[in-house]
Amino acid sequence: MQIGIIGLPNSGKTTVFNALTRGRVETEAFSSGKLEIHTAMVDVPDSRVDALSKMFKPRKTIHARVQYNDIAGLARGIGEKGGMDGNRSAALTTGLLNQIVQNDALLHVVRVFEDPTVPHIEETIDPARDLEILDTELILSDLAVVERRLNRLDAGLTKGGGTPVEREQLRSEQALLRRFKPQLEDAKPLRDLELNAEELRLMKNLALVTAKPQLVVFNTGERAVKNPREIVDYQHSKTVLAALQGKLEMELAQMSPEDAAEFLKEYGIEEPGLAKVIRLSYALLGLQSFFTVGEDEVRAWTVPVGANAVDAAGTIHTDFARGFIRAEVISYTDLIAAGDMVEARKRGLLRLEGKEYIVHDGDILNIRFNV
Ligand SMILES: Nc1nc2c(ncn2[C@@H]2O[C@H](COP(=O)(O)OP(=O)(O)OP(=O)(O)O)[C@@H](O)[C@H]2O)c(=O)[nH]1
Ligand SMILES: [Mg+2]
Repeated sequence: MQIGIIGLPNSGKTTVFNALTRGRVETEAFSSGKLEIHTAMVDVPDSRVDALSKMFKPRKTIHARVQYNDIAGLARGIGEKGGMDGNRSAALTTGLLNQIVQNDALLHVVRVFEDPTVPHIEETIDPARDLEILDTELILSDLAVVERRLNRLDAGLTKGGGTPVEREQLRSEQALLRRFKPQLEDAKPLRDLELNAEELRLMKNLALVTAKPQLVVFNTGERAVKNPREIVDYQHSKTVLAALQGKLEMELAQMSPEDAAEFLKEYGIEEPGLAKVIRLSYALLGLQSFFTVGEDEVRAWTVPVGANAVDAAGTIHTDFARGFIRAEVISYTDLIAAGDMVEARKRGLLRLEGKEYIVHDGDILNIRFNV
């Protein structure tokens, strides 16, 4: 899973990236303008993995992982009012768009903090306006993609050629894009549209960015804000809001665990931003974790909500899915209540499930397979 961090210049993208990844990338005013990507893999904090590791004392403990990409360079063209509004050339260069498109979700950092030493491209602090500026850029980029593709499809279908099945595919795509166009012209993101599996497949190869789930992170600086909707009541599908004290969280992430605990207490922060943001991104993407356990390894795996036992087996190894016989399943809470696997077995808490079994968050699976 990859999450791309976007936002206007100086909103605190790199600061948030450092907070999430315990990184030490230089943060500076107006580093944007050049396309530059910082990337880091992050362990998803999960106290259940820690508890299982204590129980099994394995040689290796592996958390689920997420990749964060700090995408700089969104400054170009944004805020430059060359000509009439809407007449502006697309601000997203091909290189930048390619970087954004690779992500499963976007984390949109919006500046709320006041600091006269940190310049703002629009000069004033206005989170609602800033959200709209970048959203508009993304919508314009999608509109350009949709129009270009529609022109191609129209030309291709007029010219003829291809098998009847191929032509049918092109017509379905054309119908879908004709639905997208008015949505974008209305300045609405594509993620607000309900799309079925077939439609998602048709649009998979198009570089559409407003379809991606978005986690909006308000960077509130010195001010702690509990309810992010107080800042902007931003309502869209596949969108969640969070408020984060960027600089503080970054400093926190760079401290030793002991110092960090002290610091959290002092500032009255209940949960560090990393844990909160990762939890939110997991939910946003419709993901959950199941575990495999043993003396060799305790490990968390990521599957979509609604995945079945074969899907889960396949994330471990394709052979596990191919030769799947049964899954031995126990929930995390049942195992913890029993104390260990031997006792859990004695109490009959382990179930044998077949291919169609829907995996739950926190399931511990042992896949039986034969290839
Ligand atoms: N006072 C204050 N300053 C902050 C906060 N977060 C970021 N900054 C400052 O804002 C400036 C820009 O922060 P960055 O994290 O580099 O912002 P960015 O969005 O990555 O900027 P570009 O990459 O240039 O687009 C730096 O001087 C940061 O120290 C905050 O919570 N409070
Ligand atoms: Mg930056």
